Amino acid sequence: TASHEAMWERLGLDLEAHASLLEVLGKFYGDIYLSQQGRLRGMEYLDFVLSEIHGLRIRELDEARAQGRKVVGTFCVFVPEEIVWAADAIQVGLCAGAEAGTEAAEKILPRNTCALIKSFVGFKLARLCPFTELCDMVVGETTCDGKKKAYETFSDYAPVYVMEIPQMKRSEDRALWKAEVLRFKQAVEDLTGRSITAENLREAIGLMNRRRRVLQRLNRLRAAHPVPISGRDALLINQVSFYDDPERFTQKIHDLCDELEEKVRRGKGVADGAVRVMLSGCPMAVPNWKLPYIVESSGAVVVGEESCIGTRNTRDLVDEGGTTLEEMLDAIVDRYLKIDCACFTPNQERLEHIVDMARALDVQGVIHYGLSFCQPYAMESFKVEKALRDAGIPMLAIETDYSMEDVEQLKTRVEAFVEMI
Ligand code: BJ8
Repeated sequence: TASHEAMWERLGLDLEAHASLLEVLGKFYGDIYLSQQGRLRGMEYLDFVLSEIHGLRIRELDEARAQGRKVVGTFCVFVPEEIVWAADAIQVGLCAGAEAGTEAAEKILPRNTCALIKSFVGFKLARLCPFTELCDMVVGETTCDGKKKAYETFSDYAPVYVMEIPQMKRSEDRALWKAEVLRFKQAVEDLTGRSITAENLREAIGLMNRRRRVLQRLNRLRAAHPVPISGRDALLINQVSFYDDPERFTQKIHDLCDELEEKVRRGKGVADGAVRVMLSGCPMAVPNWKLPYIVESSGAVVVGEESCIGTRNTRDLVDEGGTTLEEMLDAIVDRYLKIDCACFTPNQERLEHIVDMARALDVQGVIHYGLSFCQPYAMESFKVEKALRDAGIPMLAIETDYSMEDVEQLKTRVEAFVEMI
């Protein structure tokens, strides 16, 4: 609408390029999402949120900023959200899943950089992302080498703050991580001018845990036979969790889960007779729906995502037993250190989680998803395959980016895998 356009212009977007991005996105969404049969009523909310991805949510953030609240953008689930919300700031996920802007990104980054990094840098350079433009602070982190170095470049264009993430999980590493969490707390307090207290931190811990719990509930329901929701829809819910208002989102997804529960009770599902598979690996940021779409048009249905836009982000809660600020901060430090990202060494717990999850969801196979040029996940895929083989579960390793060029080729491989299992 015209009022959205005025807002986008004020935020400095390239209106023409942005309009064509939204057009492509709308078409893509129609083909992949709206074409599904027997859609859940609860997905109407997600359809609406997505149709307003750069509209109403941006307006909300814009208005919040006008009232003095700050917006903090992140690219990694390591950034402790409780700290941000406790200081009454708003956190949004910025990692991007579209190819637009790649050309611009390749002027300042090597071509052999993963698509996720190129995408967030490209979105900024091509002035396509209103979320990025609204951020008062953008938090980077020292996870993979690609991101670590890209933030140095990105800091020429945005107010970047970098957290150091340890690479091991010994007591020395925990001490480093705790120091980083405290340093971040200070930075957020400086940004917002608000102190983090036991009281506001307790509330923020509750808020984030409630959002994790509803996503856990969704994941549990996907273990049902037949599965009551498509993998695409479930992925979208996880993607939207990164930028929607957390309270509203939690309520809406509980409503959707009520509907799913009813479906499960009546033995109704999507994709009757489809082969159950799980995805594992790199995150799929919105609007990266490529692989689930390919899988779900190849006789299979995705029943789980072992990824940061999936269970890696929702599996662990922050312990709510603490009463002092110090105890709560320790609980946050411990919870985040459980994240089993492939950037850690060793990372045995990820292998265990994958096998456990594959069994709990009763999958017939796992598709390991690696973004091209992502070394940590590519390296680990061999271990994942072995762990799954030992458990009697077949795995297919896919490496790809955001382009549509290899869709047919991937489809052939996925179909062959689905037929074989
Ligand atoms: S905790 S998975 S969100 S780092 S795909 S940019 S690793 S080259 S995204 Fe991640 Fe945090 Fe880990 Fe999760 Fe690098 Fe690989 Fe690209 Fe990646």
